[in-house]
This record gives sequence, structure tokens and C-alpha cells, in this order.
Amino acid sequence: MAVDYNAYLRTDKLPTLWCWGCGDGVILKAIIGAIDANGWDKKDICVVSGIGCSGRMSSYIDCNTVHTTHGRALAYATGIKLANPDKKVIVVCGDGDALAIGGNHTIHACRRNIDLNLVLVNNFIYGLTNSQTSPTTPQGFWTVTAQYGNIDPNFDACSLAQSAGATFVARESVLEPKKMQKTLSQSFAHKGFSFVEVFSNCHINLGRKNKMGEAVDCLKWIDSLSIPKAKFEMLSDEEKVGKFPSGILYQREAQEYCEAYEQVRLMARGEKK
Ligand SMILES: Cc1ncc(C[n+]2csc(CCOP(=O)(O)OP(=O)(O)O)c2C)c(N)n1
Repeated sequence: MAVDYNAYLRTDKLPTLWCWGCGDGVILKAIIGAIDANGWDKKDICVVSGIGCSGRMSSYIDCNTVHTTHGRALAYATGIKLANPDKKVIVVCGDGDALAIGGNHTIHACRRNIDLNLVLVNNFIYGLTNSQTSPTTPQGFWTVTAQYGNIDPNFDACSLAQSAGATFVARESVLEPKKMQKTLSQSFAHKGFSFVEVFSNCHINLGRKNKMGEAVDCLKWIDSLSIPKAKFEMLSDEEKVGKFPSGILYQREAQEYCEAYEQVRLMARGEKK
């Protein structure tokens, strides 16, 4: 059945603040589609976001939402989930939000395997604040904080999440919204910490300032970066440089943090030995 998007949107907040053609709108639609596919009731969902263009996501979804401080969305979400383990908590962060200022929260949320669903909107730059270098900005790119070209090596965020202990790790892009929605839906159904990185276009603060052309040229560049996991694994080490595998990259079952915490709570109350 077709998704009734209006039922999930705060239509009085539209149009969005995003630039024309921004990938954030594509991701918002896919998140709503994935919520709908899981049949979740709006009152059982909380969407938590940090500060950034992508952080505006929580303003537009009509459910329980918390628009938190920059880099701290996962800390808020951890508290919300521990206090309400029966609720579904979706966290939306930009690459600066989740990997720079909030990097510590990200690795420890992965390590705890708490049942949160992180959607990492990777547009390779600080979008909202006009083009500072983020941990995913490719080397050589111009940013306001790297005016001679970025010299910092960039993160493979999914490898980081997997190493830190996330039990569902995937990478998708705004170029394939239906595939992204399906992966998001699977990640939402997963019990434990799910980490879905979505490559998205910031054709204004990344593309225009790096003379990449129009929005569509920025999208083509994003498309050239990721290769489906099975094909990626066939590449030589040299061919893999600067490329990222896409799709569901890793999944396993492990003890979920709220369940472990509940056992501790019962022991502390003398209700369990
Ligand atoms: C503690 C703190 N430091 C810095 C800022 C300024 N700030 C707001 S958003 C942002 C970066 C946004 O980039 P990203 O997280 O990648 O999200 P995007 O806007 O690209 O979606 C920064 C540095 C802030 N609001 N709070």
C-alpha cells in the first residue's frame, strides 16, 4: 500500500529549510517509508537529532522528537532508550555531528550495542555552518578550514562502527532511495545498535565551492564513490583506494544493552540473584 507521507509529516513546518535538491529530503522520505514498513505506531517512536542541516530532520517528522545539541544526539538517545526500552529510537546525525564532535558517543553507543538506529547523513562537509572540514571530507578538497586543500585522511565510518561493536552496519546513498529505504527498514527491525551511513549531496557547500558543477554532477561524484559489497570485495587493494562498499556490510546478534541493564536493575532491587 502507498505510504501516506502527510500522516508522518508536520506539514505546517513545510517547506523544509534545506537547499533545493539537497539529499536530506530524499533521506527523510526513506526514513518515513522505513517506519511505515515496520508498522510502528507514531506514539512509540522517538526521533532524535543533533545540530546540522540533517539535524533538522526531527523537526519535520510528526512523532516524539528531540532536537538536541551538536554532537550529543546519541547521548540523549541513550537516556531516552534506557528510560523507555519499549520505544523505537531513531537518531539522525551529520558526519560532523556523529564523527567529529560526537565521535566519542558514536563509538561507545556501538560498543554497548544499545538498541538505537543511527542514520548517519554523510555529505562529506559541515553543511549548516558553510563548509568546514569534517572527518569524511576527502583529501584535497577545499573547505573554509582547509583553504589549500584538506590534508586529513578521511574515515571509513562503517569500518569504524563495525570495529567499535555495532551489530548492524550498512552504507547506502541518496542515488538509490528505494534500496536505502529497504536497508533502513531492515536496520530498524534489527535488535541492537544499527549504523546506516547514507552518502548524500551537499552541492552548495561542498560541490559549488569545489567547482564540481551542478547538483547532478555532485550526485555523479557520490555515485562513483561506492560499489556494491560483492563487487568491491573483488577489487585489488589499489582499486579499493577512495572507494567504499555499499549495502548491508555486517550483521550479527549480540546481547542488547537495555536488556543487560534490566538484569542489573533487578539485582539492585533484590528481585534477582
Ligand atoms: C557545541 C557546538 N559546536 C559547534 C556548533 C556549530 N555547528 C552547528 S552545526 C555544525 C556542523 C554541521 O555539520 P554536520 O554535522 O556534518 O551536519 P550537516 O549540516 O552537514 O548536515 C557546527 C560546527 C554548535 N552548534 N555547537
